[in-house]
Order: sequence, then C-alpha cells, then structure tokens
Amino acid sequence: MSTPVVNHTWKAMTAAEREQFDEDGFLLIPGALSPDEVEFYRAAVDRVYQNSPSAAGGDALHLLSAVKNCPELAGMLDHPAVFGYVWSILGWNAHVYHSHIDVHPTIREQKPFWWHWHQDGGRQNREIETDPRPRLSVKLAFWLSDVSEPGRGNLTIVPGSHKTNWLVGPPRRDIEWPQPEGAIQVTVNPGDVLFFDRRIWHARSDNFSDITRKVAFFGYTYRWIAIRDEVADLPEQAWWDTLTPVQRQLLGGIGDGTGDHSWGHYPETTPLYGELAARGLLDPSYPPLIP
Ligand SMILES: O=C(O)CCC(=O)C(=O)O
Repeated sequence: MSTPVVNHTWKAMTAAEREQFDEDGFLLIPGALSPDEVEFYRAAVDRVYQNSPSAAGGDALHLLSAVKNCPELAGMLDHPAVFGYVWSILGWNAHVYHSHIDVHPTIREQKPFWWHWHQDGGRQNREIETDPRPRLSVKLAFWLSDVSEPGRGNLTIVPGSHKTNWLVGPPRRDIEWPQPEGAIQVTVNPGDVLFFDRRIWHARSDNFSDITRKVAFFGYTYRWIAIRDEVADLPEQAWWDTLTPVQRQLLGGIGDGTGDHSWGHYPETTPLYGELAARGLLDPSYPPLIP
C-alpha cells in the first residue's frame, strides 16, 4: 500500500474562506486530489466493494469505519490539500468520529420514497437546547467518480441552512414530500473535496446515471466527543505503524488509555498540536489554536 506522493504545504483557511464557510455552511475544493490519487483511492474502494456482499447483486454499499475497512484511505485523514480546513475550524484537539465509504451503482428501478434529509450528529440534534445548534463537527467528502451533473447520486444540500434547527418535512420519512426550498445537488468531479458543517441540511440522492458513484466521507470532531467508528483494535493491525502520529491521533490512538485522548489536557503530547506548532500555524487570536 503506497499512497501517491503529494506535495502540499500545510496552510490555514483564509479569512475569506472562513467567512464563506460561516455563511454557506460548505466549501468546495476543486481538484484537491491529483489524478494519480483518485486512481489509487478509487481502486482501493473498488476492492472493498468487490469483497463486500453488495457486489453480487450490484447493490449500494454504505460502509462505516472507512480506514479500518480500507487502510489505503489513511492518507485522506490528514490530506494536506484539505486538512487545513479541519484544524482551522476545530483546532488541534480533534479526531475522526465517523467515516464511511459509499458506492452507489445505477438504480434501475425507482425505490420507495424515503426522506433522507438530516443534520449530522444524531442525538446531538435532540439533546442540545441551543438555537442555532453548535457546530461540533465538520466533514470532508472525497469524490472519486464523476458527479458533475445532477442525477448521479449527488449530495443534496440546502446552502446556508446550517444555522436553522428545523427543516420542514414529512410527518414520517416514508411519506412523499417535495424537496426543501433552496435545495441543490452538488456537482463535483473526481478529486474534488467538499468540506461541510455537520449542521447543513443534507441528503443523498439517487443515482440514475450509468456511472457508479464512489465517495469517502470523514467526519471530524473534538476529542471529548466519542468516536462512533470501530477503532478499538486498530493498533493491533499490521499497517498501524505505517501511519503518522497525526493520523493515529485522528483514529483515536493517542494516550495510554488513562483518558487523555478523549480530553486533551496535554497539548505537548498531542501530535496535531506539535505539527501545527512546528509549522508556525498556531494562532493566538483563535481559541482552539492558542499556543
Ligand atoms: O452519501 C451522501 O451523499 C450523503 C451522505 C450523508 O448523508 C452524510 O455524510 O451524512
């Protein structure tokens, strides 16, 4: 497993990007992956799909714990073309709490209606009382197939909806209901990355095209929020030692089991803090990045 070499300098998001992200709830980063990287990651995802029970019937695959199930994707965790967006928002005390690989072949027959619209975070949306809800997590979607036209299983979003707690929808998810006002299908090319606020109202859409949709999602949050992915046995895997310390942090593997991973008291033993400090990227004016 050797990921194509990428030469990107780590950089913080610009003030203009931060403003746009705050306003729209997402940023599209075109061409974040090189064609070689797209080929490498797509081949890895194809292998996972072919080895899954979905392959026999040409069914969709929605597989959680992306790196556990496809270690070749580890380079996406802290991909230098886009990781700066993550730490610029969350700071250094972060990990990946939820990730998934999605393969959606062509749909030949219309499926029964299902209202897929949601904000990420599950119970966070019921159990936190503020309006708007706090951001808490952000997500990167790495697109590996051509979704440059609507109807290809595009991610559908309502731009600017991330500070709205309630989206008008059906009384039950299986009751037909029109798309929310302002919804757009995000159009992307292989290698594009979408960075989004977990609160943006979003939904998967059906793929009626001949192109199988392939994408990997990585959700990042603070280390004091539990990891939903399966990570407990990762340090026992043969490939674990090939990861960088930052990648291991992102997969929950820092600390001696006494609790600091999920708390983050100690910047000096937290790899992402060390990397940002060494690169002069800590920022006294932004609380999550104060040196
Ligand atoms: O697969 C998609 O387009 C939607 C993904 C999604 O709903 C999510 O990342 O929460």
